[in-house]
Amino acid sequence: MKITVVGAGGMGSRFALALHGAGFDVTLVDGWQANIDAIRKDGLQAELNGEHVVAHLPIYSPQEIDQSGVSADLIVAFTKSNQLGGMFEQIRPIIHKDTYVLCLLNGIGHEDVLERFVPKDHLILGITMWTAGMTGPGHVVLNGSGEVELQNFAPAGEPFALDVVTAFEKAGLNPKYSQNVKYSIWRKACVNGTLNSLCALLDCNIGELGKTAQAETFLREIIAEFAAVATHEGLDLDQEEIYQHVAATFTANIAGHYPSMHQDLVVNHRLTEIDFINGAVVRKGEKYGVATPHNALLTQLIHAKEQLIGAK
Ligand code: NAD
Ligand code: AOT
Repeated sequence: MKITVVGAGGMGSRFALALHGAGFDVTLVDGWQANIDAIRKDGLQAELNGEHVVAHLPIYSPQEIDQSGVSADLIVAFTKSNQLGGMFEQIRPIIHKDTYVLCLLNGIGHEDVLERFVPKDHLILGITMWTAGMTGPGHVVLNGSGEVELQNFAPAGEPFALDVVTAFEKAGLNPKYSQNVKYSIWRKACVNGTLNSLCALLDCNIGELGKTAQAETFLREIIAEFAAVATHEGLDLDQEEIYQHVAATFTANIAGHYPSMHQDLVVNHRLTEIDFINGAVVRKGEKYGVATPHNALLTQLIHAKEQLIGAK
């Protein structure tokens, strides 16, 4: 299976390293020139659970893709949500009739974007509990462990989705074939709708958030709004299970992790994915007539902080 990882940031690098290590033919595509230059010069460098790892992987910018000769059986998307559509416009030349796209981005509604580029039965959706961080161009820090849940978006995609599960097993990525990927995506969105926005606003990591007296109330109120909106999409979110799932991260091996929204906003002064997480729930709440005051406030606070910081 020829795999192209599109978006060689923290997560794209993690998955590329794991798949390359398992013997797959892996190519990277990235839009950040300094990152491309660093990976070409010195390889992709990772601190993997304290061990220094270097992998020499081919990497192209979207502008080079047309001339690259790259052809992918599987494209693994790991851009930020706000980069996804623009990136796929540029990589159209490597998408052929047999190409499948796997999307493990955080947030809700990425299928609406990807359906413009691949048929529904070539689309695989999912979530991941692995984490990653970039410390500079070509450098990533990868700690702890995680899992992947994925499922074909349309029934005809099932055999290939099962092949992806097998490939990811070989790469040690702990994949699971989800029986209801929409539920998995909303459940993960509850993780990000609580931890990412709160840690970015409070400038703390997951473990520190968990030690505050307010954490439980924040989590429960935010999750309740996700659940109220999700019922209008035919999903019955188990709020107690999801609360326990999020709260378990406070003391897990990822307690020291700064969520990607913190990395974007606080550390790198970049625009965030808030409109695809809490903001998506607010928009859907407006559509269905469901009040989402906590998510609306979090969305606006993050946008205000983006402006104050001059995020780009
Ligand atoms: P990332 O920001 O590390 O990388 C995404 C893209 O942004 C890459 O193309 C990268 O080259 C570029 N980029 C990174 N830093 C940049 C900078 N300073 N200037 C210019 N460009 C830069 O994103 P990620 O953390 O790998 O996240 C990818 C997706 O996975 C997102 O949807 C995210 O929410 C999700 N996710 C992240 C984590 C995590 O722990 N980081 C965990 C689970 C899911
Ligand atoms: C995370 N983090 O998803 C992953 O940083 O965007 C992120 C992210 C798994 C469990 C808890 C947090």
